[in-house]
Amino acid sequence: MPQWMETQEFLDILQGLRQQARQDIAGAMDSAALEAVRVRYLGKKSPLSQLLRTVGTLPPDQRPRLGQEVNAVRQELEEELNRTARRLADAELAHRLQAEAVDVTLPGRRRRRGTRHPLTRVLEEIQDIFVSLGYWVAEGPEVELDYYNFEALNLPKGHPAREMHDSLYITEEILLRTHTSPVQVRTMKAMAPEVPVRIIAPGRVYRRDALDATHSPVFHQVEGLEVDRGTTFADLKGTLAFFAKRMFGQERQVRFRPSYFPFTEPSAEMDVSCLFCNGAGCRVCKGSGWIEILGCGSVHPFVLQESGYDPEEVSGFAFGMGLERIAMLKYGIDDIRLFLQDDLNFLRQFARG
Ligand code: 2NM
Repeated sequence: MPQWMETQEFLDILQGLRQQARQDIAGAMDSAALEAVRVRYLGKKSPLSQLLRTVGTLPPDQRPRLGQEVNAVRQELEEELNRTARRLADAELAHRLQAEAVDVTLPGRRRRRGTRHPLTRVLEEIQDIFVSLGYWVAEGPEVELDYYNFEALNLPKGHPAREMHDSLYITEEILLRTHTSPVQVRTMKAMAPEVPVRIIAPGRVYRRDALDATHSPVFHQVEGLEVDRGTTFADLKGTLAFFAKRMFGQERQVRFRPSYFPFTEPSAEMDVSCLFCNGAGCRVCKGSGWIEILGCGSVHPFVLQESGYDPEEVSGFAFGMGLERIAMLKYGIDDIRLFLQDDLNFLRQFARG
């Protein structure tokens, strides 16, 4: 075969590849497709590289020109690829900027502000009153030792008030606290015996009860404690009457009825004159004119002793109330389950104005 035919054939193949490559570059619809075209025509295994390798089989006097031809096509394609890549990248960016455009002039979406839970509101009111009297707020564990929950509070094993049926035991010696009194014991033990104690202990407590309108296996208590030289039952009455009037209104009357708790002696219940009928008698106070608010008493000498005090040197009083009960009275709530249900229509009613 005459050599000029091979040369012409070489040039025809080169032209064919050039045309095909330009067409494919023009047809690439995005950067990824263009990159595939680049690999296909300029990669190591591309037809152009293969063609370059055949230059050595051509007539020696033609080789330099034909080699230059291949390189010229290669360079032309590279430039075309780069131009097209820039064009596609510009178009893709413009498209993204349009698609992801944010109208910063639109009004924001307002998130509704939450409200305090009614139990939190009541607790904060109680805390403010006692803090104003010099009390500190003490907290402690909800998973408690039998010792702090019962034993140290003059409730030895076998005592009727600690029957298994209202405690939730985890092991023989560990339970979910049934009141916050163990916090008082822990605090007394942590304090030096010559320092007076004035604390309230709020928190969640647990009883083995079924949930109904008036019972819940989890509820909240606030207990209070004062221990000092010369503290008397008169201090108890004055402090709790002050609390009742600040909490329920200056016009309230209070009365103390004898009661029994293993950790106080003497013990009492405090009533306030009915918030709804002011003592006249109504459905809420069941005609009596009085509503029971809390239990209280002088701290039992055993408890003082067990907590590191000398009952001959100091004396104290303590009290305890259920937060749910106070909130139900104050806000006219008739079902304890409402405190647990996270119903926003219920909870929003307690937003402060
Ligand atoms: C109550 C009623 C009476 C009380 C006693 C103590 C402690 F730790 F000092 F002994 N804390 N809380 C107490 C006394 C609680 O709740 C109805």
